Amino acid sequence: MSTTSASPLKTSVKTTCPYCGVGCGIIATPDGDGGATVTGDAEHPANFGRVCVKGAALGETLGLSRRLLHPAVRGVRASWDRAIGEAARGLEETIRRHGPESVAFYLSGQLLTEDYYVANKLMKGFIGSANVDTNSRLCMASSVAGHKRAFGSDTVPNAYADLDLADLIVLTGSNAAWCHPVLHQRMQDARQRGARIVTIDPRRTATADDSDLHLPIAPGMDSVLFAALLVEISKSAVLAHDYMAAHTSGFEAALQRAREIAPDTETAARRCDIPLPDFRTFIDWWIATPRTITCYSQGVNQSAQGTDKVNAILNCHLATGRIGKTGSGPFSLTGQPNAMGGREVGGLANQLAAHMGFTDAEVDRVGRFWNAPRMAQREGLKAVDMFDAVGSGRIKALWIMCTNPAVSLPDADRVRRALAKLDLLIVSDANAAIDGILENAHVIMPAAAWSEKDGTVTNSERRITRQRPFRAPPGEAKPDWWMTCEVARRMGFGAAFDYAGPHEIFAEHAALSAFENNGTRDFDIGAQAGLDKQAYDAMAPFQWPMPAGAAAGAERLFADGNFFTPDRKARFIAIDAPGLKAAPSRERPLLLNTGRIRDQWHTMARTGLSQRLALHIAEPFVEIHPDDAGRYGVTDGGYASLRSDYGSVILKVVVTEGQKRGMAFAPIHWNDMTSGRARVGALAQGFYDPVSGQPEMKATPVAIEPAPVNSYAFFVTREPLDLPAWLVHAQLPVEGGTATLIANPRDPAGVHAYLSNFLPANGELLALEDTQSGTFRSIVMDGTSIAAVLFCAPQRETAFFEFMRARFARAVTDNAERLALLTGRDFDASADTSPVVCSCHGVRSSVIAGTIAAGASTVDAVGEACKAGTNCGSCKPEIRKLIETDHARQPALASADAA
Ligand SMILES: Nc1nc2c(c(=O)[nH]1)N[C@H]1C(S)=C(S)[C@@H](COP(=O)(O)OP(=O)(O)OC[C@H]3O[C@@H](n4cnc5c(=O)[nH]c(N)nc54)[C@H](O)[C@@H]3O)O[C@H]1N2
Ligand SMILES: Nc1nc2c(c(=O)[nH]1)N[C@H]1C(S)=C(S)[C@@H](COP(=O)(O)OP(=O)(O)OC[C@H]3O[C@@H](n4cnc5c(=O)[nH]c(N)nc54)[C@H](O)[C@@H]3O)O[C@H]1N2
Ligand code: SF4
Ligand SMILES: [Mo]
Repeated sequence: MSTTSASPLKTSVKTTCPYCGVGCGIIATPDGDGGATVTGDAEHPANFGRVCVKGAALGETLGLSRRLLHPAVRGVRASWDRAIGEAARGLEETIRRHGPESVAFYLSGQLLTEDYYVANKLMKGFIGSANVDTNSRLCMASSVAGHKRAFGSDTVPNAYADLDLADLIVLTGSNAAWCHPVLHQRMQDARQRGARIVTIDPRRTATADDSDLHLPIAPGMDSVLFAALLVEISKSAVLAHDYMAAHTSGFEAALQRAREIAPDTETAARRCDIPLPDFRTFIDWWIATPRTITCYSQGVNQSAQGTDKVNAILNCHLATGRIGKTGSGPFSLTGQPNAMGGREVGGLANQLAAHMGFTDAEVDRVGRFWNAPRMAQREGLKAVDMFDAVGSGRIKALWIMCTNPAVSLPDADRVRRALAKLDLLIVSDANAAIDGILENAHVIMPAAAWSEKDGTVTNSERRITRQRPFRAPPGEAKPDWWMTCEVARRMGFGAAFDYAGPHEIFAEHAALSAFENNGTRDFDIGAQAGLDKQAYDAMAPFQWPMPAGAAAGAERLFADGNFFTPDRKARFIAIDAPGLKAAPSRERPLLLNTGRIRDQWHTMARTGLSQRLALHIAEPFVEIHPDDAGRYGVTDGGYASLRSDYGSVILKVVVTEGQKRGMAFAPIHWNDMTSGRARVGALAQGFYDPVSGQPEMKATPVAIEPAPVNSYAFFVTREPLDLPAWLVHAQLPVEGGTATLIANPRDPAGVHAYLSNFLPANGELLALEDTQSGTFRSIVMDGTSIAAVLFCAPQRETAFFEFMRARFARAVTDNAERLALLTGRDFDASADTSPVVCSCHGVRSSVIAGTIAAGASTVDAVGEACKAGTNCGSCKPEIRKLIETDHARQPALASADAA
């Protein structure tokens, strides 16, 4: 049921979190004022009431200040009628002059299934091109390709419940502690009852810290590791002869290739740069544990051999028959909330709807079902090639929906240049403050966002859940499916796009999944084909497949074989020898790995609105090993410029032993909206996996050198400042305003003089200058409230910033207090500026360390002492690490005492 409370004003709605592929069910209770409180849905099988810090902070992201509210055509506000008309006419004109292959759609795993379905239908059935691709190409394409090669279908065989039942959980290329936090907590519960966790990652991540074994693998070498495992499996008693004979083919060839890649364990361990004993322990544990789950994510997918990495893993599970069984199987952890739904509707350029492809029979079948006049006959362009085609002028009209390729595609500066060449760029987005695409858009369509949209999403375990609205879209914003259908109607395809609402689209999608299926295709939700609005609104979460007549969805597949290849047997794949597309060189000695941090989501379009989420990590950074820091002359807390063959950035340096030598890591979140020079997508190389087309975004050769900084400033204002990009290091929300952090090579006097131009003109200026020490402070008062604070000094004044960050929104009542603010008289320079670990309760690491020193020796005890970790639990891995670090120090201290 969609409603759980009776109050008309504050009716609670059951919906799904808009962030990661865990797909947590949440309950949103509107406050009647546009806002809402958000809690976990205790009845949802993905999370049983838990949410992570991003989910917990959703209520703080509902502000409308950055939203797109009205359609626009060539920079001028326009009616919907005009915007739809311009889009339809532009597409038609382009198709008429240059053919259907000259237009393309670029979609997103954050669209709802219904949005996705109609966009695909329009392009592949009615425009007649398959140039529809999605940001899932950057995300899940290698998993899709690996699944299809092995299983004949894009199927995730297991369910989350198997994590509860596993005895060994392997995480490779996954930082689940930060990227799938609620699943990570579930894995830690399994660990509590005795399961082991192994993390394979070049970096020592929060996930690695929470493991029984960490293998710091050399980048790209996963297939060597799993080839070595296959060779050892073949020599062991767990080789599943009967299962293999009945349900698989191709083992000998795959084994032969694995032997070439990993002739012996020693050689393999050396290639992987993993200590031999640890390498052996991993293989021993894996072979000895029937209930083993191997989870993988972007460290596997985003690789020049991503598909081979996936198949190297699947080979091991097939060889042991450990697939789709209670507590055992391979498990692709999907990134976006609807990465799976996008695959189900055929969102990728090499798929057709409902898990079909481009064989003649399938094209014919889908064409008949849609009654489509102009079916695409062959695969379209995959993301990287699609944007190359935009750059070369082959694609002349593009519709971007719900994703930002100017930030997230590799070689992103090139993408920006390409977008400027389009005859027609249509952008549907929820926000006005997005970096790099709106300025080139000819038609802008304001989209309804999470909290307003209505439809379904599918999570990593094939579970379809409703995303329900709990407030009206602001301004003239409209759902994405509506825009597509209106454009289709204007192009003359009205009859095929005449839906009364998302329920009718879903019902059609379900019917197509069952159409001439008869058990030949994995994706079948025929049981939902006849559903009406009432049933759709009441739909409870379920796992596919759920064919007509089934009372419930299937939890697991393939335990008894029955794959979706023509002979119903799975295929072992003989993988290629791995190697990086571009190796480090003298000019580019480090490999840049890119990924995510705990409290931000992609381009920060939503998470960037939350003050709580800005507490954990406020600035863009690069992590580097101490040896490399020494070699390249960069220091912890300083700044460095990084350069690849494609672009450059300036980032704050974090020196850590957790980083592998020869590598650097930078997060992907900051862009020209939130920083001046920290958009790492500009550095990433566009080389892609030959099978999946997914780019290798975890290993770009770069050079690093110190970036001189002579002045540090922070500028807190009520409205975000429009400063020149090169000046800004980071912009973040604080209570009552926005803080801008600046680090600049010029001297403080010059920087301060320049920045003073941006102080509010109205109000009373309080100023303090000490030219000798280079300290400049300005505060602008607006009556008793602070309108702006600008502090500039030759060193970083973190304590002052933390003080002002908390102080900004509070009234200043008397003169003494105003003076105290400026001179810092009331301000405690010894105030705690250690990093915030628990964002929910704002607890800093020094406070947690204090409770540990005072005797708290478990995460629960720390929580009891200072509340850290007691809300969403996303910070538990970091608390555990602080406890372990403390324990590790104990013996040393004891012996020091004894000496
Ligand atoms: N907080 C947060 N959570 C998110 C997201 C977010 O933006 N923020 N985004 C969501 C999305 S769309 C996605 S796709 C997922 C991604 O989830 P993850 O894949 O877990 O996240 P990443 O940080 O991209 O990369 C995972 C790890 O791969 C490692 N790695 C790099 N190269 C290799 C290699 O060659 N081998 C191995 N074994 N490991 C390697 C990296 O060091 C990194 O720690 O997260 C989802 N969840
Ligand atoms: N170097 C490097 N690059 C990467 C990655 C990496 O690890 N390293 N990871 C890749 C991966 S896995 C992913 S998934 C991508 C993610 O990259 P993107 O998809 O580009 O990032 P988002 O910030 O999620 O973009 C979502 C956009 O949709 C808008 N939006 C939100 N809701 C709606 C809606 O309902 N309708 C519409 N129309 N718009 C909406 C938001 O305002 C925002 O502009 O980045 C990829 N790029
Ligand atoms: S783990 Fe966090 S981000 Fe992912 S779905 Fe659950 S609450 Fe949302
Ligand atoms: Mo992703």
